[in-house]
Order: sequence, then structure tokens, then C-alpha cells
Amino acid sequence: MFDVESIRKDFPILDKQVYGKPLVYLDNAATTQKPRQVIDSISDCYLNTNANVHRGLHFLSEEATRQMENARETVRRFIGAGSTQEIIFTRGTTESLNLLAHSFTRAFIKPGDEVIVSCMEHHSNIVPWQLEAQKSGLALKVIPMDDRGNLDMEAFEGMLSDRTRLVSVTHVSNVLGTVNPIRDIVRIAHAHGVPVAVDGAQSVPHTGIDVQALDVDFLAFSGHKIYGPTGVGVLYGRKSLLEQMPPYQGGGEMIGRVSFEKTTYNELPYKFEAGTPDYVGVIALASALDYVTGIGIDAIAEYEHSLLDYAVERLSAIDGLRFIGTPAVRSGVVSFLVKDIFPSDMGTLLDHLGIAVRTGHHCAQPLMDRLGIPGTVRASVSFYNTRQEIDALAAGIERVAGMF
Ligand code: 7TS
Repeated sequence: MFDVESIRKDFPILDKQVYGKPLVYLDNAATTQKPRQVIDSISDCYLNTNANVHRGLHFLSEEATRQMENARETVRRFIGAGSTQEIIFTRGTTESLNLLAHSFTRAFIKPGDEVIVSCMEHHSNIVPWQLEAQKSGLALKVIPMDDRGNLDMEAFEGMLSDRTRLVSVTHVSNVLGTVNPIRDIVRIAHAHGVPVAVDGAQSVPHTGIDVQALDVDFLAFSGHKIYGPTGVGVLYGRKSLLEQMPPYQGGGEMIGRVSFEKTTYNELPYKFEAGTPDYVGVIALASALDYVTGIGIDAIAEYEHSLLDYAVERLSAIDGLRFIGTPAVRSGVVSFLVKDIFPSDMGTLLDHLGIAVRTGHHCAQPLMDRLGIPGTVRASVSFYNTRQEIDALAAGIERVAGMF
């Protein structure tokens, strides 16, 4: 049995009232709430071990460095990577994907080469490639999907050519909830000698991922979406590829030896970590991963899946509601529209009932264009949500719909 009531006790903010009503927090795809264990880890760092890492020979600096490098090991284990040299700390998924686009392009892209993304990408897996395209002459190819929100795998297979250098796709869509078949995507891409990057922002917290078992070459995710602090994230990269890629930013820590004539770079992963890292964030991220591991990612996936099934069942019964995305395999989110009510109106009125959802294009405008809609209302779940909260959402939607 999944003991959601005892889990909720770890998240003080869930007891909050908004507008005099109990908070129903269903915006977990945007960011998750933090358990006390993570909040305590942050204050413990500042109270007991704060000092800059990798530099001082003094006690506190060594302790902070030890904790940060332990955190790297925790991340390695969590995603099943082979080596901590493959774990690069960043500010989040967005910075991880910008680092990847920049450095991968410098190392591997010639004019006319192609990178394949999908039509359901977040802007952070589109715009960095467009920025690089302006400089490098790379061409972006886009995998289409069917009307339910499943990628067209036949079309994908046909798109790979001898100019394809990388496939970069989201594992889980933050709008449709589609779980993309990463194993098949990797198999097909690798058969053409093409590496695969996965945007794990919405999957790592909800289904987990094992980069070696799936044989993915790069993985990006954010700490704040997996119960960790804001401002910290991860880029995993296959060592043999990272070794060929140039640094993304220059500064302290990423160098071997600097002179005005010639500068050499540090070894992995430090080559990609210029400047003082968010070591407090990194250490607290490890606390978040320990917390998730304590519950168990499989138990989390199973519980959230049943909650989503329940949400789909309850929302299906609402007159005039249509789902945006009915994928074969779903995780995390359910998007919908009700009659011709603007998503922002629905969101504002639900908010006044204490229910936090997200509305709009969800940073996926090309996907909105594909669907022919300006936006959706999106409820996104966590393991601390309950069936009663889904009931509150359904009742809230019905109440708002009744006003129009
Ligand atoms: N990729 C996906 C699939 C995402 O859902 C998000 C954030 C990002 C990348 C960017 O992550 P960041 O932590 O660097 O900002 N998605 C959302 C969302 O759906 N609502 O708010 C942020």
C-alpha cells in the first residue's frame, strides 16, 4: 500500500490554504514541492559545511567538496550511468540542452548536417538547436505524430540519413503526457550510427530512467521537477562523446593550465563546469533523489499511473470536456479543454477554488500549432496527490463550466 498520507506530512506547503481553501497542487510538471528532508539539507549546508568547493585545503572546503562529489555519485546511481565523469551539473534542463547543442554542434556538425527533434518538444529542445543552426548551417528535422499524440515511428525511421548527426527527443511530453518509446528510438538511431539525446525533465521524476539499460547517449533533467531545489540540473553524456566536445563556458574550474598563449582544459566532468557550482543545490538534489529512492521510483510510477487513470475516468464524465492527447502510454499530465472556455479563464477560476493547474502553450508552441489550438488546461500529478484532490479538480471544472 502506498501511504500517501504519511508522505504528505513531509511536504509542509501542502497544508497551506489559498483563498481560505485547502491547496490542491496539480502543477507538478512546472515544479514540484519540496520535502522537509530537502529543505533541511539546504539549511544544513549553510549552517554547517558552507565553503567553496574544489579549492580550499581547509576543513570546510574539503567537507563541502566531499558532499558535492557524493551527490554526483548519487545522481550516477539514480540514472544508471557508468561513471561520475559522465555527470555534469548545470542550472537545469534548459542549460543542459543549451550546453549540449553548443558543444555537440562545435564538435560534430558541418553545414547541411541534420538534427532530428520531435513535434512535441519543449522550446528548450528546439531553440538551442535553432541558435546553433544560424551559426553552423545545421538543419532541424521534425518527427510528426498522430492525432492522439503518439510519435510516427515509421516517419522517424525514414528521416534518418547519412547527414543525421543526432536525435534529440523528449522522453515524456509536458503537454500530452505521451511516454515516447525511447528504447525503439535508440535502436533505430543507433542502427544508423546516430546518437540519441533524451530530455528527461518530465520522465526522470515520474518513471525514472536507466541510461545504460536504454543505451541513451545524453540525458537532461532539472532538480526542481524532482523535489530538489531550483537552479540545479544535470546533463549526462556518454564519456566517449563528451571527451570530443569543447567546453561550453570558460572560467575557473574548467581549466587545466591557463596562459595567454595557450589554455588547456580540465578532465571530465569539470571541463563543463566553469565557475563556482551551485554546490548547495547539488547536495540538496542528492537529498531529493535519496527521498525518491526511499519511496521507490517503481512504486511512484505505479501510484501516479493509477491516479492519472482515475483523473481520466473522472474528467471523461464532464460534459463538453475534451482531452488534448490520448497517448498509448501516459505519464504525469493530463491536458484538456472544456467547451470553448479559454484555458486562462478556466485556470483563474480554478485557482480561486484553491486548485493550481497550468494553462497556456506550456512552452510548446509548435505542438499547439500542430494541434490547432492556442493552449490547454493541464493538471500534472505527483505521488503526494490524492484521489480526493482529483475529485476536487473534477468538481471545480464542473462548477466553472456551469458559469459559462
Ligand atoms: N523540457 C521539458 C519536457 C519540460 O517540461 C521543461 C519545463 C523543460 C524542458 C525546461 O525545464 P527547466 O527546468 O530548465 O525550465 N517544463 C515546464 C512546464 O511544463 N511548465 O513549466 C515548466
